[in-house]
Amino acid sequence: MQHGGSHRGSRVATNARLRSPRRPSPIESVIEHRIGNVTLQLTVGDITNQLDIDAVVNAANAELRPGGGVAGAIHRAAGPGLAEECAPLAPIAPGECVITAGYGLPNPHVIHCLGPVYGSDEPADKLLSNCYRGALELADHKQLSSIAFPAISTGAFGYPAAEAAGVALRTISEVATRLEKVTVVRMVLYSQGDLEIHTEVLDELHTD
Ligand code: AR6
Repeated sequence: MQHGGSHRGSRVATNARLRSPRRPSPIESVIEHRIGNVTLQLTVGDITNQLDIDAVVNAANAELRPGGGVAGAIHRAAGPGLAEECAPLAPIAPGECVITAGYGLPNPHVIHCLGPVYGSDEPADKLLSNCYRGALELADHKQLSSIAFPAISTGAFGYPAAEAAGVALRTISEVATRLEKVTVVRMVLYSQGDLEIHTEVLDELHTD
């Protein structure tokens, strides 16, 4: 792996064997890309099983309640203390982020972001970009060194995966150059198909 501090950096694949996301383990396979001091990682896994990460991002609902998908998994793993801390922070608007403790999660913090509902919250790309930018800036402000994102809005909220990947990876690439504390940004994808989509989008972004 070349980490020589170049802006364009390098991308490497390690351990090509991928498992079903239903049987996640911390890092089975990682695509890495260096942006300034930040290592951007793409991997398949479960957002609730990121053992080495300071803050995991929740694809939240406006009320910051458990719900389904990522939010359900995060609240189940964290336990009821998370919903109690969330209650007075709600509601949040599309593109907004708030931070709480991680409770029973392996991570000290959760950053809850409300992504746009595709086809309804507009402009969707701006609102989705605000989630990634806001979460990264919040993590940096809190002096955290690592953050892991799920693919916000691409489940129940219906954002097409490739379009969302473009917004996510472009925003992370832009913001990464001015982060002072955060050095690891991980996208935790839930299927190998989503990993492939993100890998292609990352290649396109950084081969211009
Ligand atoms: N780890 C990583 N990724 C996951 C996991 C997991 N454990 N579970 C699902 N995904 P979603 P949204 C993927 O629906 O679209 C909830 O009901 C999933 O395959 O969690 O922002 C909330 O209460 C998809 O690619 O978030 C909200 O109402 C991505 O994570 C609403 O859904 C996001 O799926 C939020 O919808």
